[in-house]
Amino acid sequence: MSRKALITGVTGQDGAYLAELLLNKGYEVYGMVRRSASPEAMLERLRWIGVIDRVNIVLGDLLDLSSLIRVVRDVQPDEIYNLAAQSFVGASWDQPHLTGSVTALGVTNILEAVRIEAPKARFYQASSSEMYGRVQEPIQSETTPFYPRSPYAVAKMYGHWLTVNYRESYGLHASCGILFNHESPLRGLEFVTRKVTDAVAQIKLGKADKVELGNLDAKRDWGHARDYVDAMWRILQQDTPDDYVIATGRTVTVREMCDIAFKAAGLNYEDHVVVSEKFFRPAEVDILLGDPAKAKNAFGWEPTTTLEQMMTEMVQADLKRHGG
Ligand code: NDP
Ligand code: GDR
Repeated sequence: MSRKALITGVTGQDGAYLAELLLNKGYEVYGMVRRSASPEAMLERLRWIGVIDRVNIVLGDLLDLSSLIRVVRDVQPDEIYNLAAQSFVGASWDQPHLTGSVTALGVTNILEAVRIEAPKARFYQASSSEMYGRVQEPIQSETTPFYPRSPYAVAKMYGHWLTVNYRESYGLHASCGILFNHESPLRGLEFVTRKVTDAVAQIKLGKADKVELGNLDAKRDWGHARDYVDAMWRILQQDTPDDYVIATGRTVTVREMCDIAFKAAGLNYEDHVVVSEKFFRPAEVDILLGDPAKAKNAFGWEPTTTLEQMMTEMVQADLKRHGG
């Protein structure tokens, strides 16, 4: 019998790549979505990646415990990937309460549903490198102390520690992946890499001339979502639940990332990038650089895509979207 996986946040970037990966491995995949007035738009990423007809869509919301209990009871999954969140750091200052409700307390809801209805299931929590915030060590690993710098990061810390706590309190097979930034052609348009590749495509095709960005000096450790969902799956295949950093071990500035993206279309970023105060954050995470050694030693995970390859893939996808 094929194994069953339940993915919350299946309509997001990672949800689409993870659904594809699990389907290719022979899983029966259930994707939880919240009710929308525009279901066609909501399912766009699953359509883009070509799995829309093979994912069983179930209705639920991280804010609604009873819906989660019903979903987990009905599906009886072997593995649960909790990817759902208000995931945009910038918006977490505009909607701090909502971010806390979904990204923090939502984890309580899904863990309760698992504890009550499927205590033998394996559970994955999408933790984040944002928790390191004002970094306490130059290279961040599983033992680096956290220092969150946004309502989003504070909420992710709650979800992280609650997952550890349910593992220790109830013996759940619950693990956290502390994932550093990962991108793809399916990245949301508000995140900086995709905002840049979308602008590159429009500029190349003569539809725009400038793109306004915020802090160009911030440094991030950027990988490809396809590699990172593979790490999620590997984390849940371990006999003992545990927490793992997933990163590339290379950090570059937003400015360098722009240079790579514009060059991929034969353009010079300095001719088109305009700095605007509007996109600066009340508190910034200046630099992130992860050490994925624990994941490599435990289950042989390594990134397979360079930043240059990924930005080129994203630029090409955006050129195609814009009719190039
Ligand atoms: P996205 O923003 O692309 O996707 C978020 C998903 O959460 C969407 O499917 C969204 O549904 C869903 N969602 C939001 N609120 C609710 C709710 N109340 N109930 C049910 N579903 C909800 O995020 P990513 O795919 O990039 O990231 C996946 C997870 O990994 C997130 O938890 C994120 O915080 C975390 N993470 C991401 C990293 C990255 O670099 N991408 C790095 C580290 C962690 P809808 O379509 O309806 O809005
Ligand atoms: P981040 O990603 O906050 O790291 O969170 P984002 O792409 O939004 O920002 C990265 C860095 O770029 C700087 N920046 C800009 N950011 C955006 N969005 N728009 C701009 O115009 C801009 N100009 C400069 C930011 O200040 C920041 O320093 C992502 C999300 O996926 C989280 O859910 C996840 O947990 C973390 O990555 C790891």
